[in-house]
Amino acid sequence: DPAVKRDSVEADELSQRAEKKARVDDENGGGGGEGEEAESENVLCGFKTSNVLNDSAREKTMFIRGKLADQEAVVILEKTPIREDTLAELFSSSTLKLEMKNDIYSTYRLHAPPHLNEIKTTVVCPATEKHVTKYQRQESSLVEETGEDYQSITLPYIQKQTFSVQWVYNILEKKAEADRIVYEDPDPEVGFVLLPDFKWDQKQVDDLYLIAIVHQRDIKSLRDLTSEHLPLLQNIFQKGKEAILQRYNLPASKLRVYLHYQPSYYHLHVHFTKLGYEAPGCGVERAHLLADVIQNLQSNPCYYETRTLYFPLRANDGLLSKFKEAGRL
Ligand code: GTA
Repeated sequence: DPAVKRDSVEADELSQRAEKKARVDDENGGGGGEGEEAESENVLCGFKTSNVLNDSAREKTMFIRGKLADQEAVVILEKTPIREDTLAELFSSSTLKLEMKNDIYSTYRLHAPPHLNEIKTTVVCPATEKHVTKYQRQESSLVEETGEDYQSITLPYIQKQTFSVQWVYNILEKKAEADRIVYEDPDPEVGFVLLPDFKWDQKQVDDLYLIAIVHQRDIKSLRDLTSEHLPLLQNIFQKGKEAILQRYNLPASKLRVYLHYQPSYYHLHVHFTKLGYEAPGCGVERAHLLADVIQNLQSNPCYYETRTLYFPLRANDGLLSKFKEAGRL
């Protein structure tokens, strides 16, 4: 089967790259850029849980609010996918405990070696109230935002209330994650940085997730885009797809390339995920395909300034209260 063959080639390439990176880190004294691969101090040993904000047995994730050295923190735990290239080791090096046996059926608890049983862990510290709100399980409501609503309700709100984009500037200025950059076009007008999203552990292409962050600093979101930005958008689309093909052997036909509206971070960025991977926020109520965005701007230069846009807001989102106060919900 060519698909199976391609997947195993991809897995081989990823593991070869991981091995190469480990060798490079060893040669450099284990300093894998901000301790990415190197063992780091357990900053979580003093973490005190306050409450669980959200969890999902299906997605095997838990979002926990707590205190880290008296600072508010959010910790996200996520069990990682089982990788085909580790199966041989998983079967030969684990211990098995029988749970039940019935005819041809049996179930076991498999105790894998620790390095094959990792939990991807994300720490936000100090976390703001807005982070806590974002990660909390909440009902959502679909909001209808006209161009005027954006000017009178959304824009004033996001000018005061957004998450810091310091992490974005750190990437653009190579102060963080510089060793993770997959591709960069340094042009100040149409340039961008393409790198793995922090939701992707880069161990397998099945859940590939990269983001392209533009060098221009004054484009907040989809709403700011006009036909003037077409060269920028086309550049990201073209070069982003080429870079992913080259690095991960994944053709454009296997990619979902989109923008979020509303985003969490108001500095223009584009999401590149593998088609078939249900990334958080890839649903029709939030994701706008870059190919559609380009076509819409080609047919109407002010499309996103004037169109009514629909998006979900969580019950505890301050922007939802603003829409309610304005009688728009
Ligand atoms: N490389 O420092 C960073 C960084 N930060 C702070 C955010 N991102 C980063 N990437 C790098 N380094 O895809 C990424 C985010 C996101 C993108 C911003 O930048 O992972 P957006 O502005 O449209 O915001 O995109 P979005 O999509 O709302 O943010 P996010 O964080 O993805 O949240 C959406 C939902 O995904 C959450 O409500 C939650 O349910 C889920 N989620 C968030 N983080 C995780 C996680 N680590 N594991 C599992 N699920 C998660």
